[in-house]
Formats: sequence, structure tokens, C-alpha cells
Amino acid sequence: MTARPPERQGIPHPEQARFLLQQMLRVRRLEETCVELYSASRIRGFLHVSIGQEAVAAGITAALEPDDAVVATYREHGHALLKGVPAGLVLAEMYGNVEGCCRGRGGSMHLFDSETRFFGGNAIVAGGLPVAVGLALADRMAGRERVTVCFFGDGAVAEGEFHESLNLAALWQLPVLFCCENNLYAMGTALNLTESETDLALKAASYKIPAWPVDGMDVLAVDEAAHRAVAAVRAGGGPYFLELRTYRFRAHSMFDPERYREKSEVAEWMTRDPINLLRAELLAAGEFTEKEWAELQQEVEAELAVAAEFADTGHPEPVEDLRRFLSSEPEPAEARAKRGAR
Ligand SMILES: Cc1ncc(C[n+]2csc(CCOP(=O)(O)OP(=O)(O)O)c2C)c(N)n1
Ligand SMILES: [Mg+2]
Repeated sequence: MTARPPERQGIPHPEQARFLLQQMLRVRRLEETCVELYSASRIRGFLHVSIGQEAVAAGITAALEPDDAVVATYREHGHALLKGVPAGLVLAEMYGNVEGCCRGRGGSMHLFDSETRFFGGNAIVAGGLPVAVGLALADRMAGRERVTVCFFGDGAVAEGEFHESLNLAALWQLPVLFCCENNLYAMGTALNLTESETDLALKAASYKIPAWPVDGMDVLAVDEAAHRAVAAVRAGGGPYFLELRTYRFRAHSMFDPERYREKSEVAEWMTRDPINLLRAELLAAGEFTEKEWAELQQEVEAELAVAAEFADTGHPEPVEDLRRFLSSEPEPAEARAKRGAR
């Protein structure tokens, strides 16, 4: 077991802190826009927002290189955006438009973009873990110095795939950073009603993986932990596990009456809104001004206005194309002849 990492002290890198504030605000406003569009029936199907949990996606992705991979869950709009999928492609996908990152076939839960190495979006709880282990194995076999980050919820630890994936990643010392977003609930079920051990980092440590809990509402703490973890993985130290302790401020999905938690509990966590916390800390330290905050908000609004316009003026896939990609497309005769196939 490695030594416990030190607590963060103050704002070590103000520039990076301002960048993280911007990233969190981009995610917050993207998802608030999704909720508005959903209520206006412009987005249909399922929608799970991560509002309250933005520090996790922002802090972790800030430690990555473009060539690193990210695998996430159905609560993944922010992870996709911060891995580099443009907001317009994310929104268009949710509209079901052909301009979306998956031609509108994936929707909110299945965002995917190989160009930015964002490998989903997955509706199956814990379904992303074996995918991440496979990506990391491929990198290892090809001798590439890449890191694969896998985000999943606390609900995933009850699944066999969680244990199988951690075991193999540790056994084969694969370059995966496991990021458990522990928001205390899996749909309407509290973690302490389903797990005998609620210290989730401890479960990972039992597979001989360095594993630490992190305050998931403090983006600077997440950023520091992420840089440390990614550096260790990239240096060939095998997998690493972070348990990000966080909270979702909204319901599980758009169809959730939220009878499983008290309003006072939600209100208590909202006092630790990661955006408000960092903004206040930067202002108090004299590293940020109200004017800069207003400018930042305007910048994010402008990005989202362009994205919403792109989605709003897009098109659904033509009906005659709907069977495309159900099976592989016939290879053009010329290409077949070139490789000598009959
Ligand atoms: C294998 C599997 N079992 C059950 C479900 C139904 N289901 C959808 S979301 C969810 C809760 C998952 O909670 P968690 O992993 O904590 O993620 P969070 O929603 O809190 O982000 C469940 C059980 C599913 N999608 N896949
Ligand atoms: Mg959860």
C-alpha cells in the first residue's frame, strides 16, 4: 500500500483553478440546458444529469492527454464534453439528429466519439469497466504509453464486472485509472442498505490497487489526486483507484419522485456546490474578480447558444438509412479486387 497522499493546501495554481471553474460551469450549463430542452420535449427518452458532481469530471479530465481514453456511464454528458466532444455534437445526439456524435442513434446514455477517444456512455451499470480494462490491455500489448480512465457509480461495486475488472487490471498491472463517483445512491437505494463495507476505496485496496477517497466536491482536491494518479499509471505502476465522494443535486433521472432521501439532506449537500465553493475561494484569495465571473458566464452562454442552435437546426436520420450499420456494409468491388478477394 502506498502512503496516504497529503491534503491540498490553498490554491497552488490559480490559473489551473480558473480553468477548472470554467470547465465545471460548462458542464453545469450544458446539463441545465438539457433539462430545459427535455421539459420542452425537444430531447426525449432518458436523461440523467450530473448536476452537483461536476468537480469529478473537471478535475479528472484536466489531468489527461488527448491520446488517453475515457469510458463513462449513462450520466456522462460532462465527461464527454470535457474529453473534447463539442457541445453541439452532444446536444444534437440528444435530439436524435444525424449531426450528433453517434448519428442520433445513441442518445443521452450512449454518447461515443472515437476521435476524442471518448468510448461511451454505457447504460449497463458497471458495463464500462471491462471495456476500460480491454482498452488498457490493447495499449499495453501495443506498447503505447496511454492511460484509460473509467468512471462509474457506487452502484457498480455490487456487480461482478467490477470485481473481475479490478482483479485483472491488478493482476496484469494495466494502465487504468478507476474513478468511482460515490454519490451515495444507486437510483433510490442508499449505499449503506446494499453494501456491508461502504468504504469503497478499501474494496479496491483489497485487490492490491492503490486506492484513496477524495472530496469530490472540491475540484482542486480532485485535480491534485488525478494528476498524482495519472502520473503513477502512466509511469507503469499499474491501475489506481479514486473514490470521489460526491452528491447529485437532482433526481436520478427525469422520472424520479425522490422519495428515498430527505430534502434537508439535499439542501445540506448543496451548501457544498463545487462551483460556488471554488468561486468563493478564488474571490477570497484575490485570484478572481466579479467582473471575470460575469465574463466567464457570458463565454459559456455563448458556447451553449451556438450548440443549441446547431442541435435545433439539425435533422433526423432519413428513414431509408435506418438499417445502415446493422450489419457491415458490402465492400466496394474495387477494394475487394485490390486485396485479391473473389
Ligand atoms: C446491470 C444493470 N442493473 C441494473 C440497472 C438499472 N439501473 C440503472 S441506473 C442504476 C443505479 C446505478 O447507480 P450508480 O452506479 O450509483 O450510478 P448513479 O446513477 O448514482 O450515477 C440501476 C440499478 C442497469 N442499468 N444495469
Ligand atoms: Mg450512485
